Amino acid sequence: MQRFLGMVFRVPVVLLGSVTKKDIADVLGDIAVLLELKGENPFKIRAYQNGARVIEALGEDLGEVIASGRLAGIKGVGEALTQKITELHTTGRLRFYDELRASVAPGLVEMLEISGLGPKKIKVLHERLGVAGIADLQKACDGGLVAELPGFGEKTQQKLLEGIKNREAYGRRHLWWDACMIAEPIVEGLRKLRGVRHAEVAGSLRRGLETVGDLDFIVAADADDAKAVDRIMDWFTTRPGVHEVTARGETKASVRYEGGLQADLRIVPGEQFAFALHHFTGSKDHNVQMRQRALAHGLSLSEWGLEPAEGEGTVKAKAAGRAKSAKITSETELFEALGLAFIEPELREGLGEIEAAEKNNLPTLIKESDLRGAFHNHTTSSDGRNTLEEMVAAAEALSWDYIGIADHSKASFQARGLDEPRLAAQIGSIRKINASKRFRTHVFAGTECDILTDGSLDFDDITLAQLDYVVASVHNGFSQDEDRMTARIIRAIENPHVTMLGHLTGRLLLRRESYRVNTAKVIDAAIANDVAIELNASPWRLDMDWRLWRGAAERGLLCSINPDAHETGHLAYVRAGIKAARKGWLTKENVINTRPLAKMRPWLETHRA
Ligand code: DGT
Ligand code: CA
Ligand code: CA
Ligand code: ZN
Repeated sequence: MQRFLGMVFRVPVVLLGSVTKKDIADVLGDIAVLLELKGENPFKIRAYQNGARVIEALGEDLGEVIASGRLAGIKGVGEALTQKITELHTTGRLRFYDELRASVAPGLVEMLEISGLGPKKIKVLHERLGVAGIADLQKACDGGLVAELPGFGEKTQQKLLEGIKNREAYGRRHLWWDACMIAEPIVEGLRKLRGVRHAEVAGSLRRGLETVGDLDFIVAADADDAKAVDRIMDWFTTRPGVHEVTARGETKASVRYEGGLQADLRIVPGEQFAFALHHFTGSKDHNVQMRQRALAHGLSLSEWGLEPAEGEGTVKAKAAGRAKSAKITSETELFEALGLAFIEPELREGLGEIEAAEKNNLPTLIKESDLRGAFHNHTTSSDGRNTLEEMVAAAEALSWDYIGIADHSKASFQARGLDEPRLAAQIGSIRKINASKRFRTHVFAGTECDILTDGSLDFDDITLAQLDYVVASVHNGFSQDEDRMTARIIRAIENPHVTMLGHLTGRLLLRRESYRVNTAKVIDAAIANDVAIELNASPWRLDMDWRLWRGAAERGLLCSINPDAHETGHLAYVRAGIKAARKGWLTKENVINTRPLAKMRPWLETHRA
């Protein structure tokens, strides 16, 4: 299992909605870390670690286990954990956890975000060197004190310095998905407030950028309601999860949520809403080009309106400008006033969208409802958290026509990759499920086959030939130089059994750089061999990057939007993938998993050796 930096305290104090086993396991894991930071009894720490594992692996519905009083009887749970798990499950919070969090110095907790630094080391640093936060740690490393500590050494010290640097570079931004989970309930809440006519989230979130710096909410308030603005500001600044109100003016407020994400709220009169929404959606490059275009029409575009340009102020232009501004109530009308077709927010990066809109040449972007299934999904056979049946049932609940199961291959032993006999057994189970007609959703049998360091595949041809499709991915040997890595991946693409390439660059957003690979050469090879490249929709990956898709698709590359789901809830990640695909100017035709089953089957057939 991957342990992500910053995983600690990804769990908010109050869990909203239904509390999942995963949520509870995360809280128990956090508790273990906090206890370790405090230097508590190792047995107690281990009890929480065990408890987390047990709950995560629990095969039944937790609510039922609690209701029937069987929780305490489960091996590894016990009395104290039973009480805490029950409290968490029923109320969505745990007082013990809140108090524990409050009792540990925030500086120590923050140090957990540095890669290579766990609670044990932090405790030593604290006790031996008085390090109470990241700034202290930096100083101690610079002064060479850390290298001298027993169990640390020169190399560790160097690693910690690097970790501090990375955290600074990454720490300011947030995953699109995480930002979205925070923003959505706020937009919905704003819309329900009395005196609110429109509310939207603008900025990079609306444009679907893979990471988000801060949130930008735009609200149109009812001009007839004198109290509306205050009411909206009060509501916004007192949401649960608001850690700090950093600014509050007459029509503008800024807050910081737990977890560090900041948000700006701007309240505007109804007639300015379209302009403000457009302006604060950005991007800056798009805005600059839009303003230039307006100027060429003798108009000045701003967040407040569309007016005759200064100096260009002939009576005629003035009249035209005022008339235009007055009747513009939507972004569509704003674009229209400048002779442009509506430009979807995802395209507003200043990368040629205005020219395309002028020529009425914008693509019809793929949308969520176009997807009919997805191919890169894991089950409990490898490192997934749900069984084959549960994954299929979840796909059926999404009305998918098909779901592909692609568990890891044997070289990924840390992910419990399948060897040949286990793969054969899984193929058998899949064929049986299909034959039983239990589900309306068809199941394709695949593999996420490791590309070994020399570019050969982890399964031989006879094994691969048993499958409906093959996703080939790199999971080790990340330090190869660019030429070797590129040749390695191309060799895999040239294997006639390979249907698609998994996560092209191996990047983990905000956490791990890509390995070195010549993406242009890989794309060419994929096109030449009629192999698709996946757009891995996991919010941490979004790989291959949207910036590469437009050009690649124009040259004929096919995309598969894959959630890389490790549990049923992750199937929803396709939403992030769709957003990224739209940023890459992709249409329904560019993406293979928009095809209905009747067309998908023959396509996969022709892609089998
Ligand atoms: P972020 O928050 O870093 O992920 O990116 P954005 O795009 O959300 O940027 P943000 O929050 O600084 O500002 C929101 C939008 O407001 C931005 O996309 C475009 C507009 N904007 C902000 N500052 C400027 C500026 O100096 N010039 C222009 N033309 N537009 C700006
Ligand atoms: Ca922003
Ligand atoms: Ca902002
Ligand atoms: Zn993978």
